[in-house]
Amino acid sequence: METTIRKYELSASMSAGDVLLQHLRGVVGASNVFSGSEIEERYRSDMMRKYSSTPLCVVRPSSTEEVAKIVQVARNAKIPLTTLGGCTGVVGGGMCLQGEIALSLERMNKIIEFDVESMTMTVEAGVVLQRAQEEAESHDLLLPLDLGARGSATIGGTIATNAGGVRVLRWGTMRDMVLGLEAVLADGSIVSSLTKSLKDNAGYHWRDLFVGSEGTLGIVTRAVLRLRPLPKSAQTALLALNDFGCVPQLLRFLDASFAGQLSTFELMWADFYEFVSAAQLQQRQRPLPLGSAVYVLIETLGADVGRDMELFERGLAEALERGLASDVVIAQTERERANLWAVRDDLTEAYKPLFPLAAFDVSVSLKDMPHLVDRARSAVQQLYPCATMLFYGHAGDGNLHAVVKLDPNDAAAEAKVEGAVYECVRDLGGSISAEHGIGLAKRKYLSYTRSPAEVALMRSIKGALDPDNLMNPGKVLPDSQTH
Ligand code: LAC
Ligand code: ZN
Repeated sequence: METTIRKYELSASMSAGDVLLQHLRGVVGASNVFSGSEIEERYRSDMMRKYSSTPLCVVRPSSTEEVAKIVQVARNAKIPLTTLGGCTGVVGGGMCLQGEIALSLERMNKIIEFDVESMTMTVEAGVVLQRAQEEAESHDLLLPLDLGARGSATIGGTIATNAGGVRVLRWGTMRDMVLGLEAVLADGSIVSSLTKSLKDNAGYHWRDLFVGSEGTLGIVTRAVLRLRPLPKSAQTALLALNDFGCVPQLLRFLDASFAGQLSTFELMWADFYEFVSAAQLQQRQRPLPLGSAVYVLIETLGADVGRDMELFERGLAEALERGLASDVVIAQTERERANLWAVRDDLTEAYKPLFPLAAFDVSVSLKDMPHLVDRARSAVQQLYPCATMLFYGHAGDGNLHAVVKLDPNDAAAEAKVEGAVYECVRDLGGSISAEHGIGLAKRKYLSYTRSPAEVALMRSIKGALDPDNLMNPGKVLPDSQTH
């Protein structure tokens, strides 16, 4: 009798974790479930080196149906899931917290359909942005979303964060490019609306709720993306201005002069321009000398190489005549264009000496942007008089970025600097996140931008779609007890 009981206990002695792993292996195969020391570093760290993640396991499904089954397994075991895209988010939204299942969509990387007539492509969530861009180009079409992390960010991640980047001014954020969506809900069901139409007002649009939800409402598995005609001409210039005061007028003037072709208007304060161009001096010359207050990288994309350049040069000449800019350099070759973009594109290398850093991604009206910079600069200087601070941004969208190098010997530096800057944003009625999202990093400041009624509404939505709090828990919404 005793022996029988002991035998029974032995067979049941697999830990709950082992049982879970076994179930997950049953769904995706043993070679697509990793645990313990098998979990590679890339699943554990984030771009800002701020968080480190210790997932219970990493699971790599290859289809929406497998994702749905994984959600069922997680639900039965009451273990939360965090979905991983390219792992290049900057607010910890994709950081898998201890003991959670990390769901990597890297194997769901198929371009399912290219529809030239409808100007759409249907893709799985794990497709890397750059690959989707190149696929569109090979069909003479444009996927307008573009950002520095294009080589790692995935379509699913850019949908989850409603990514913005450097062409929002003309084509909007990711939300404006998502026509159809498929997602797995927290109960394991699949919702799918892979429509290719621009117009679809049949009831509540759950698609728009999922765009920007940072994986907290469900798992985006596929999307239909809206494409545009591929531009045939690109005109790029760097402008220098003696003071910020001219920026709004310059933007309005150029936008009007370039007849709808203005696609990029990236603003860089002198400190940013000096720092980044100095970091790149070994690879390239500084395109314009130091000494101006702000620099603006602009680009127009059009359909007629000769006519577009003429329009561009005429507009810039008139801007100079009107005193809206003090200097300008126009790229004449692809190499020169790349050189101008380098100051603003991938900042990973240039930023290395700035770690540990606090990074900001806020928005205010363009009119208020210089006030925000002045206030934030003096608030940080009051705390740390010698802190390195760089300001830049997607000015056409009211989106200001700032980085502040933190004192590595002061454990409280990050909280102090963040608090000081977010207070300035709050006082100007701005948003604490223009494009990166809230993730883990900004949760406690959500109330600076969202009213109690708005936060309550967000909680109701989260509660309705994910009652057991299994979808990327602990992200976006602050803990209800403290806020
Ligand atoms: C950028 C990213 C950090 O604009 O949003 O460079
Ligand atoms: Zn940005």
